[in-house]
Amino acid sequence: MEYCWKLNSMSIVVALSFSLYGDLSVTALGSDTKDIGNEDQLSIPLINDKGAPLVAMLDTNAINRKMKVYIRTLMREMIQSSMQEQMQGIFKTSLEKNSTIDFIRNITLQEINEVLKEQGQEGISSPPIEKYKDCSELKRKTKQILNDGVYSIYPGGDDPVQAYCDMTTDGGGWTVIHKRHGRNVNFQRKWLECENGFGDINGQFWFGNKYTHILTSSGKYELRVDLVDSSGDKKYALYKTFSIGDARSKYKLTVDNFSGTAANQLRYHNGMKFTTLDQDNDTHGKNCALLRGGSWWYYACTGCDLTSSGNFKPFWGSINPAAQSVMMIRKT
Ligand SMILES: [Ca+2]
Repeated sequence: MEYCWKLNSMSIVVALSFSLYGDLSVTALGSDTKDIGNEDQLSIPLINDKGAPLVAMLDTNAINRKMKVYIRTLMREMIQSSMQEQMQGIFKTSLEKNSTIDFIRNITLQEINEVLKEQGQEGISSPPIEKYKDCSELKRKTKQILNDGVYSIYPGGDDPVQAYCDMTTDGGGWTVIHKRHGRNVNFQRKWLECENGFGDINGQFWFGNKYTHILTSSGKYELRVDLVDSSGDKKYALYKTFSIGDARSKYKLTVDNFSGTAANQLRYHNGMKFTTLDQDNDTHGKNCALLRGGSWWYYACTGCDLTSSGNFKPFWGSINPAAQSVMMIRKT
């Protein structure tokens, strides 16, 4: 019994050693089978509890077969899951960029070309992707009716940027550069964050000073500011002239030609540079971004500030607090 137990425990050890390779069952054979003489049999030394040497045989041919099956199954699963991940990635990117139509068009084109190739015919080429500079160009040149939402635009020409387009207010075609309707997104940020944009483009965000500069330096733009006060009343301010300078100018603000139902509060900030936590460009002795808890074209400090936080709420003159605010630009 002891002898058998020893052999069986060895069998268990050997079987466990190979269990990583799947349901591999390895049998350590007793001395009565040691003379099988098969070259696929591997002899392994064993010692019984009396210290006497024994020999067990492993059928390596069976191990090889099972390892091959295991490796093939593993590779098949890995490749399959990798493909699934890639496909999920493609769909995710497609949806994020709101370019689902482009994606479907490309797949269709590939399939058409496969069929043409099978028939020995030449494939057709994809039409160039339309790159719209902003939401107004997107609206003007697209023949479909577009909803409000996130679209890829190309302010600088080549690189796409995700932008929220308001396609309904006053004829639509607005590129939204600021949106806020709560205090759970922090608008008191550093220079680079304000330059490149922050927040959630589907929610509350700052579009990015560099993009707003690129657009408003490429033609004549207007700014519309939509405001909702704490009792739900809506007002707006419209500036037929709006631009911000480049980084060297510290994104200097230019506004003019005001109309609207809200007060002309932004006139106080006309000609002001942008100030952030880490760049004090205002005329106050201290940093207004720190004092007011925002990032804005402060002077000393403000007549309106849709970014403030802490002790101060976002406000626009007498609209204090501004429960909701949207700033959006459109080429005129
Ligand atoms: Ca200052």
